[in-house]
Amino acid sequence: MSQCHICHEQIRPFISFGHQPLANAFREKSDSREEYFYEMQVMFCESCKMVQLAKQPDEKKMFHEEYAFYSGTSKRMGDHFSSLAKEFKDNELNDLSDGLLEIGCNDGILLKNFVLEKYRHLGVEPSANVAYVAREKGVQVVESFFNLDTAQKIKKEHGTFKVLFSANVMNHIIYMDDVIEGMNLLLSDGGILVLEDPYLGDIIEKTAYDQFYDEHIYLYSLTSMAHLYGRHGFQLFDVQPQITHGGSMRYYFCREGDRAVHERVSSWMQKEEDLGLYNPTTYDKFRSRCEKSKIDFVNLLTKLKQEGHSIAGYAATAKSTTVTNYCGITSDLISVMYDSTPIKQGRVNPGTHIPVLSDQNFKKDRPDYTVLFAYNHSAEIFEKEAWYKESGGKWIVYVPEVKILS
Ligand code: DWN
Ligand code: SAH
Repeated sequence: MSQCHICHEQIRPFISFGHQPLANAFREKSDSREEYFYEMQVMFCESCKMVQLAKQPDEKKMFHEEYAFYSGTSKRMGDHFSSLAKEFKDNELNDLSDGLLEIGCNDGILLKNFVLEKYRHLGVEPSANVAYVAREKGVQVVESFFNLDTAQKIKKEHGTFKVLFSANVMNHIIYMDDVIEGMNLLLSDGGILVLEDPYLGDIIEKTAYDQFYDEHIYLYSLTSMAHLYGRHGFQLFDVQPQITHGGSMRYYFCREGDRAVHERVSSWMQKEEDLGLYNPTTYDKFRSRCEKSKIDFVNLLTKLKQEGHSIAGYAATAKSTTVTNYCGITSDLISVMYDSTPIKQGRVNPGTHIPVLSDQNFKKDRPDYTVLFAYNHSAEIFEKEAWYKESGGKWIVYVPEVKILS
C-alpha cells in the first residue's frame, strides 16, 4: 500500500512499469557511474480521483543545469504558445503593467511573445540551461523551483500578477498544496490561473502509457483538478481541450465566485464519468491494454528484425524512455534514435542505452522502419520528413495501438 500524495488515503498501485531510469537522463556511452533506477508504479485514488505515481525521484535529480528538454524544439508548439499569448493580450492583459507569471517557462517559448511590447512578465524556471536560453530572448526569469517560499520572495520584489500560467509543469510537482498557496499569494484581485497538462481521458482512451515517467507525478482530469484547487478557494470556470502532447486540457481557474462557470465544465465532467475515469476497473483494463501493447510492440520489432530489416527511432522523447525500458528494447531491436536536441546527440538513451544521433543522420541512414516516438508531433515531423515515406520508408507507431502506418 502507498499513500495518495493529495488526500493521504491508503491506496494500492494498479500497474508497475518495472525499474525505470530518469526519463531525461541521457548519458555518455562511456559513463561508468551507476545509473539511477526506481520502481515506477501508478495508482488511482478513489477518494480524490487523482492518478499518480507512487513515488517520485528528488526534483533536483530531474531538473538542473543539464535538463534535456527544450520546448522550442517543436515549431508547432511555438505556434501553439504564440496563439495563447495573443489570447492573453486580447482578453486579459488590458494594460502592459497587469503582469503575467509563468511557472516552468523553460526556454521562453511563451514569454518571448511579451518581450517586444514590454508587457510586465516573469518566468520561474529551475533548470539553468533552459532558463539561460529564455534570458537570451529577453525574458525575465527567476531561476528557482516554484513553491510558497519562492512565491513570497517574488511578491516582495514584483508584486502580484493578473494572469498566472503554467503548461506541462503542474503535473511535475509533488507538493501541489504548497504551489497552489504560492499561486494564491501572487494572483491579483480578479485575475485568472490558466493551466495546461496532458489529459487523463486521452491517456486512458489511447493507452498512452508513455505519459507515465518520473517527471509526470500527476495525470489530471477535470475532477481531480477541480478538487485539488477547490481546496484553496479556486473555481474551475472553463476548459478547452488541446491537441498538443497527444491530447491535453487547458483549465481556467478564478477565485470562487469571480466568474460565471461555463457549461463546458459540467459536460466534460459527465464525459469523464461516462469514460469510467472514476472507476477502478477502468484502470485494470488499462493495465491489460498496456501489457498487450508491450507484447505487440516487441513481437513486431522482433519479426521485422528477423526478416533482416533495419529499425530506428525518431525523437528521443522522455516518453520513449518509459516504452523502451518497460518493453526491454535495446539497440538489438532499435539500433539508433534520431533527435534534433544537441544535448541528447552522441549520448545513449536512459536505461536501455540506444545511441542517440542528430536527426541530420536520418536521411543518410534511411532505415527500413522508424518508430515515431514523438507521435504527438506527427504532423510536423511527417511534413519535415516527407521524403521518407516517398522513398519507401515505413513509420511505426504504438499509440493508440502498435501498427505500421500505410
Ligand atoms: O512534460 C514534458 C513535455 C512537455 O516535454 C517534459 N516532462 C518533457 C518533454 O517530454 P517529451 O520529451 O516526451 O516531449 P516531446 O515534445 O514529445 O519530444 C520532444 C523531443 O522530440 C525532443 O527531444 C526533440 C525531438 N524532436 C525532433 O527530434 N524532431 C521533436 C520534433 C518536433 C522534431 O521535429
Ligand atoms: N512549459 C514548458 C516546459 C515543460 S517541461 C512547455 O510546456 O513546453 C517542464 C518544465 O518544468 C521544465 O522546464 C522544468 O525545469 C520545470 N519545473 C519542474 N519543476 C518545477 C517547479 N517546481 N517550478 C517551476 N518549474 C519547474
